[in-house]
Amino acid sequence: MGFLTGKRALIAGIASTRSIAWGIAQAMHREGAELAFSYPNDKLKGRVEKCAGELGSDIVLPCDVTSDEEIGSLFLTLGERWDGLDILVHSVAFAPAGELEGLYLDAVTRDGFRVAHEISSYSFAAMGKAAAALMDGRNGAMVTLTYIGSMRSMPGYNVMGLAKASLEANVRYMAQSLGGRGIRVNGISSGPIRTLAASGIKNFKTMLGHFEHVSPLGRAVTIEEVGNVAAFLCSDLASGITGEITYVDGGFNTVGISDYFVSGAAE
Ligand code: NAD
Ligand code: 0WE
Repeated sequence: MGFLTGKRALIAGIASTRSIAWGIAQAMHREGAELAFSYPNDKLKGRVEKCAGELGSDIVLPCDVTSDEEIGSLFLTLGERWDGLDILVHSVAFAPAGELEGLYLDAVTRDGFRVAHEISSYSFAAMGKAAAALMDGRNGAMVTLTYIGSMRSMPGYNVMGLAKASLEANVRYMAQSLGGRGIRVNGISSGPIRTLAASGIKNFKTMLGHFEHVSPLGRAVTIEEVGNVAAFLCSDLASGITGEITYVDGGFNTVGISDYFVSGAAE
C-alpha cells in the first residue's frame, strides 16, 4: 500500500511532461493519492487533461493565479467534487522574459518586480488560504518549489531570486499560520532541470554544466527525484516537518569549493 493512500491532492503547475509538477503527480499517484489538476489558460487545457487522464483523474480545472476569482472558483468546484483536500502542490513561477537576462539592476522594472512577486510568491499564500478551508481535520500539507537563486545571486535569475526569497518566507509564515490547524507547509529547493521554465533562459546549458561539476553527485537532478521528496513531505511520514526548505540538488548548496576545481579540472 502506498504511503499516500486515501489522500487527495491538487496539483498546480503542469505545462508539459517535463514539468516538475508532472514528476510530483507521478510520485503521488504511485503512492496511492487521488489527483486533481489546474491549468492557467485554454492553451494548456488539453495537455493538462491528457496528463490527468494518464494518472486516472478527470478533475481538471482552470486557475490563472493572478485572478482571485479563478482561485475562488477552483476551490469551490473542488469542494463540490471532493469532501475535503489533503495536499496542495504549488509549482508555479513567472517573471516577464526581459527580467531574466543581463544584470539585475539593468533588467528590473517596477512592473516586472510586481508580476514576478505576485505570480511566484503571493499566489502560494492565495491558494494556501483557499485550500486550508478544505483541509481542516485532515493533516493537510502544502508544498511549493523554489530555487537557490533566493539565497545566492545567480547570473540572469534576477528578480526571480527576490521572488523566491519571498516565497521561502511565505513558507515559514504560512506554516505558522496553519500549524494550529494541523496543516504543514514546506518548500523544495530543486537543482536546475530542463523544463519549459528553463527553456529560452540564456546560458542555461552553461549553468547546468557548472552545476553538474560542482554538485557532489556530479549530475543534474530529475523531476522523479523532486517528485519523490514532494510525495514524502506531503505524507504522514513527514508529520514532524513544517516551515522547512528541503534541498533536492545533489548537494550543490553544501559545497564551498568543488573538488572538481582541485583535481578534476586539471586532468
Ligand atoms: P514549468 O514551465 O513546467 O512550470 C511552471 C508552471 O507555472 C507552468 O505550468 C505554468 O503554466 C505555470 N504558471 C505560470 N504563470 C501562471 C499563472 N499566472 N497561473 C497559473 N499557473 C501559471 O517549469 P518547472 O521548472 O516545472 O517550474 C515549476 C516550479 O519549479 C517553478 O516554481 C520554478 O521556479 C521551480 N523551479 C524550477 C527549477 C528548474 O530548473 N526547472 C529549479 C528550481 C525550482
Ligand atoms: O525558477 C526558474 C525559472 C522561472 C521562470 C522562467 C521563465 C521563462 C519564460 C520564470 N519566468 C519566466 N518567464 C518567461 O518568460 N528556474 C529555477 C529555472 C531557471 O531560470 C533561470 C535559471 C534557472 C535555473 C534564469 C536565469 C538563470 C538560471
